Amino acid sequence: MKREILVYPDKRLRQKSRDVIAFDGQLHTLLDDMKETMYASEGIGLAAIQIGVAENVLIIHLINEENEQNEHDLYEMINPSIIKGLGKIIYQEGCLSVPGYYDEVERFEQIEVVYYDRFGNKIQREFDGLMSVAFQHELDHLKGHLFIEKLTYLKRKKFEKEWKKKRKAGE
Ligand code: QAP
Ligand code: CO
Repeated sequence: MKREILVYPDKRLRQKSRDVIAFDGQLHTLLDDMKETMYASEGIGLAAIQIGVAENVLIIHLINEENEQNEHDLYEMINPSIIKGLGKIIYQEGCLSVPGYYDEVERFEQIEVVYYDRFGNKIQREFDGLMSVAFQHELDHLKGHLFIEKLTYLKRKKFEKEWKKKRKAGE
């Protein structure tokens, strides 16, 4: 089922999510709903809190060279965490909860992460580049943070101005 995506400044986006304890049918339904919701909005990543569910669940589905999303590249990550971060990367980020705004954010270039799949299998991996950026962006959602909080002072001012203008226009 497609769900509604919460949009900034919805307070629910500031909630901290809790760990999943049962890898059951309810979790699988949540993951399937997240996928349907993300695809319907042409996103490449989504955290459960973006559809109002405060659980440590995120999905990432990057686009390949042919501009397609391969089933093979879909990541479902439960109770994810970063155990190591190296280097710096600056990437122009966007977010389904901040539609229409994109700006540069600094992240770790390379990360080592631990998470569980939908069946409760523990997985440890390294990511770099866009996958590393996407993981850190989605993990921030689970802690109650949005990418706009990481903007430099001037970029944040620019965002506030544009967002106000957009709301006034009734978008
Ligand atoms: C997070 O972002 C992310 O403004 C996922 O109008 C960010 O899927 C991953 C989207 C940066 C990697 C790098 C945004 C769709 C989608 C919009 C998204 C919009 C429509 C954003
Ligand atoms: Co986001």
